[in-house]
Amino acid sequence: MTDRIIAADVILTSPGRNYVTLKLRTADGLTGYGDATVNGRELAAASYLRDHVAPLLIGLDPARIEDTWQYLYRGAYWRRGPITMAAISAVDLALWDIKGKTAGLPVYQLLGGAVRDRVLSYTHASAWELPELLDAIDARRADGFKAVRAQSGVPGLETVYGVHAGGGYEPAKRGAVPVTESWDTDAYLRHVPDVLNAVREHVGPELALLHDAHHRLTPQQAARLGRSLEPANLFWLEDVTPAENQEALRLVRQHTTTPLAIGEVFNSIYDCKDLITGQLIDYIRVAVAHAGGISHLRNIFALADLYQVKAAPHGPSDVSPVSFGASVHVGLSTINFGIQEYMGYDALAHEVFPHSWSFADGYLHPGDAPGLGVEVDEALAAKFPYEPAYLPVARRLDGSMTDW
Ligand code: CS2
Ligand code: MG
Repeated sequence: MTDRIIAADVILTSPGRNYVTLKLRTADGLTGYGDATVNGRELAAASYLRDHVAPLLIGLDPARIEDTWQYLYRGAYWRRGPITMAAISAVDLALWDIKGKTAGLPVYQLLGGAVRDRVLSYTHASAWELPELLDAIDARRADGFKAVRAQSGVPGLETVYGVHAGGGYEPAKRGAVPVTESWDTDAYLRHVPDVLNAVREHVGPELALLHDAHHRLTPQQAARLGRSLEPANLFWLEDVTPAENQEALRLVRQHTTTPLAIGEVFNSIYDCKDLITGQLIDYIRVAVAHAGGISHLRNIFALADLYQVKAAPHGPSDVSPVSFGASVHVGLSTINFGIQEYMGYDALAHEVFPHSWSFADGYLHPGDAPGLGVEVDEALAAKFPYEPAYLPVARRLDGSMTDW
């Protein structure tokens, strides 16, 4: 007897920050969870799921993951985009969760099994001043991390991406409207090479050192920064320039050997294609929660493998532990997987989303629970209702808008 989806519900909860979770239930009594969190646009993703996807799922065969993916993608007519693809991601994840539970197997076993024993991860270290930044990096190394992203303040500015004065960095800030931050690229470019070269001097040659420029440079500025950081031997320099114009990376590539990573804001293979086939990047950063789920992410990573581009999925606090677990399943079973971002979660998020994935000594493992291995404590989730929160916006010193 073929199983059927009998319920599709959206759970909005905010244990430390907002998350959008899809819960599918089947006639055979199985439950699958998916993540559709889009930082600062959670209500849009929840509505797309609740109002335009959930009614279409009732009665479908949960085993037909690919057919459902194609139905929701091609049937939307208005294809791609962060909200549509986050909703499709959530359905895809929930269906893989159900398929694993049906088979009594962890999802990575359904993806071809493990190609490695554990998944390398990196985390964030940030502080306004260099001494405190070095302390933060040392603390993350003491936690076992073999790879650390370093972000510092910039003299003359009051706030900057990736650094919170009181430590502990959460991108979105609660409030009815985004906060506005100032940005000065020249001050950043004068300062950050000295910071990262000093960090390399402090940590020695082995620690994998990453930095996120967060979409703020022109190709020429990115090329200059990449070249100035070559002595620091970065693992990667991320989001050097807004990637709508993928051709811009060709200029950067011509002037520096610093590895480049892009893609956390991408939501389909079409966003990634030219960067990968032109070998303009070394790491593709698409997240399982934003780029069509496990099914589509595997297509992107397979294309990347042809060009020796490695997978490095986005893993900030604003993808939920559900999709984080899914990402680690993909990491364990994908040959060209490079590294998994693990920014970490509020303790409440770990409680609301009990999970079998685990971290030890700088590496992750998805665990062997059937499905994705992440559940939702709905009674506890209900205690943390959604609160409006937005990513900041950034304006240059002359008041003009720039990328945040
Ligand atoms: C960052 C993110 O982790 C990263 O690489 O770019 O913190 C990003 O700013 C947020 O996830 C946006 O929601
Ligand atoms: Mg980033």
